[in-house]
Amino acid sequence: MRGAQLLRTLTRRARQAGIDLPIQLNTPYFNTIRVEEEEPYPGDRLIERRIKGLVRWNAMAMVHRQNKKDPGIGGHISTYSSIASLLEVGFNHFFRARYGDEPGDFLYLQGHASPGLYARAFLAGMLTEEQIDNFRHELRDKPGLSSYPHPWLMPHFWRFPTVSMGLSPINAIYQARFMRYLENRGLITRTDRKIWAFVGDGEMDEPESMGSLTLAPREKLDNLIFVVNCNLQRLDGPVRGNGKIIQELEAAFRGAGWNVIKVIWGCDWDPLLARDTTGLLLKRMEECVDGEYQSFKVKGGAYIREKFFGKYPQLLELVADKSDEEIGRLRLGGHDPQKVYNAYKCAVEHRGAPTVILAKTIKGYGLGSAEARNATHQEKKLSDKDLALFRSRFDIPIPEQAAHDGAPYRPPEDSLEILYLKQRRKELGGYILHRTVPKFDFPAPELDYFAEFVAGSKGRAVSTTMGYVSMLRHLLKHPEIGKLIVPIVPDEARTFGMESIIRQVGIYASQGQLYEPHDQDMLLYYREAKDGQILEEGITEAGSMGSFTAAGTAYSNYRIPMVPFFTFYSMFVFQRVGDLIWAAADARCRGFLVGGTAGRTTLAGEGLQHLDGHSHVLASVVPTCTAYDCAFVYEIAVIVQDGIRRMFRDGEDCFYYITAYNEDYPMPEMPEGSREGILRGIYKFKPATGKATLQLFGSGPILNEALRAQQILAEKYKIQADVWSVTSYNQLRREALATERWNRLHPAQKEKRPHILEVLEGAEGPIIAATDYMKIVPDQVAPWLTGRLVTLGTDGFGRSDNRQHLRRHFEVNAESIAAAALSRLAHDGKFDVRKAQKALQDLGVDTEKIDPARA
Ligand SMILES: Cc1ncc(C[n+]2csc(CCOP(=O)(O)OP(=O)(O)O)c2C)c(N)n1
Ligand SMILES: [Mg+2]
Repeated sequence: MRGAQLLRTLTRRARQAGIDLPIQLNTPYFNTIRVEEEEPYPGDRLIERRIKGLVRWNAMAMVHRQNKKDPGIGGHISTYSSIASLLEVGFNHFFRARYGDEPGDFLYLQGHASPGLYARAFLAGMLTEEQIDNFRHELRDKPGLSSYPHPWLMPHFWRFPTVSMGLSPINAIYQARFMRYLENRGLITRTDRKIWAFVGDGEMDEPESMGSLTLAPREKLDNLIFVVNCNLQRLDGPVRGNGKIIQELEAAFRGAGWNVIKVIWGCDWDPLLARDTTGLLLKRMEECVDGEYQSFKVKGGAYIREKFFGKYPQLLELVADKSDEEIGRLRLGGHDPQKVYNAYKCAVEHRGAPTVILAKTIKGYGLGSAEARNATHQEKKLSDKDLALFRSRFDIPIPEQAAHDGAPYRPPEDSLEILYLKQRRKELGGYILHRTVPKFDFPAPELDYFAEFVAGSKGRAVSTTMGYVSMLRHLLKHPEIGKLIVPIVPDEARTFGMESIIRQVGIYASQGQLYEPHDQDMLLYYREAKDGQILEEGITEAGSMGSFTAAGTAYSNYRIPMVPFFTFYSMFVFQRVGDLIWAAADARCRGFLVGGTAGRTTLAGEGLQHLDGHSHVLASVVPTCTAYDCAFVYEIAVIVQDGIRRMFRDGEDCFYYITAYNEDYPMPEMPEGSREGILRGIYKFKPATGKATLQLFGSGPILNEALRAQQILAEKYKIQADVWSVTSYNQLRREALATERWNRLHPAQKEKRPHILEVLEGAEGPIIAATDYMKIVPDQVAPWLTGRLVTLGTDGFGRSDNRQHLRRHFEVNAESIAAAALSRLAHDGKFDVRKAQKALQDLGVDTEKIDPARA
């Protein structure tokens, strides 16, 4: 202690004196926990080894057998085989299924290790043999098992979708923070609950894996433990053939402020290290790169003796008493329960910072000829010889033929193994791999709670964004559900005029506000508080999605139905973090995504990288995302009210995407009887004064252009048109597809009509649909409007200009809408061609200008 302090002081003084000392973030290439500090293993090593062997067997057998039965069905055996000890120590001694009345630890598990997790659940009696038999056969009559952790597919088993590399680390970090958020706000009791994230070393190359590392120590998230399974390999080959991934990660995590525990060498190495008085063994350990370590494993004991120890004659003496086989079997840290147990113990006891355990393992451990080879990740089947070896190595008591077939094996219920496994789980609060959803009596507000938003703005020009923000403020004041609302914003609150919300509920800051904000004397000062309600994330859309997912799945994970509203710059979310959104859908996430500054022509001045004309296209691909493009504040009110009802009162697993714009105009009062239309996707907003021979569809602020076009057409060309607000082409399409499918499957029954056709009953003439999004958005309903639909949209890159010029450029202004209508009528022989040509000129439509889609 004293020595360390002296060294620190000396270094400081030396630096002060201008001496250029290297900054050291790495410790030597050995275990962080010294042998003398280790505690003895508390479990029965022998029986745990047997259980682990059984899990390994069943995991491998499940994949092997399925691929024999159904070649090409896939699955992985090497990832689990490397992580088995890391998980078994956790399941037997650490992972708690509850803390009193509170839910237990959260496990983010490497997706490719799922066969091992199914195998363990099978031994625990949580999955049947039939299910194991139907691994990757989900579409048969019998219950099957999904390839990877997917709550959407196995809602009673999986909780966290992890298999897209990198999402699990970032989601785990934001989950840990959200847990503290709920605790600090007094919504859940503080417990010792941990979030364990098991991730691959290759996976750490994903930007999402490392991108939020500094957040966790900054927030002192000692409820978070990362275990990086450092098997030195990814899919194609070594992770850092020419370097050492453990050392690289150590420096990065330590630099970010994490507690780093390296688990490199197993107990077999302890006596060797103890005898290494010259430090030569450590020197050799440090100079070898991962590519060499991999070769050592593949080539075996004699090779290790020659190439590793043989480099220095003194090292050869260290292993002189060992056979080649013994050298080949010198165990690594990540496969040694004693080392793993001690690392976990330190991690759960560590206070004030998150912990990362860097555990060195072998990919394909125990798989004979597949062990540590570059191709091991893709291995699905073992040879008969390898199967026989596996069976004898892990003592699986099944006949040889059954072994060759890869038969599952579960010892009798009263066997020592099963009794032990169950007893351990019982002591840790029960089985942990399962997901439940409690029943809530959720007081969803009725529409009258939103009366002021339904009433219109009484002539005052406001934007849908302003309307939405006041609605959010109003919801935050709701006596019952106000506290459950989680406003999330990535440094864009001012853009959306959310300062008043900051003042109202404060920004969550785990340490409170340690400084006096310079604007404290202002009404709307930057208020941070320990129980602040807003998650002001800083510029991280990915992190914000992490919070959104944590909040939107809290109904299951924490048994508290939090209602997230993630408000963002519409351009920067769907296209940047689409995969995180997809994972949120898989996780059965609920909540509202609100894309502000929406549209390719409504946000003025910003240009190509800001003007969003396609987030609705991207939103449309997510099956559980219901997307709305709103023109008026009352539309948002209706949608939010119904969304809260659907998701939180009725428990539907979906989420909403709503676009909000920054153009100010008077908000009309909600027309009577429009509620259902708003929700289903279309309603007539302004009928023609006479008999309409044309239909105009508009969405968002472009609805105003459609209204202006209606006027131009009536006044100048005596053509009457109805104007419709289309809030969701996506919903209309989904409904139409479902109806069409029903018709297809029921040829003997009377055909049903899709809603879009029902609504348009009696509405005559061509339809001109104009949107601030790409043409493909309205085109979603084209199949049901054959020959009638003309679409105007904002395909192409944005430009910096004002709305008037942008809309003219993209041909979505009123003049372009009117021109499109006249042109169409002329083509149909319903309007004089020459008059149409003249009209285009009069309307200022440049017929020879460049196509904005390619400009
Ligand atoms: C985003 C993403 N890209 C690619 C893949 C395909 N993939 C699956 S596993 C894998 C290699 C994983 O290596 P590592 O993280 O080291 O895990 P290991 O299996 O070695 O434990 C890859 C590239 C994926 N699942 N997700
Ligand atoms: Mg790996």
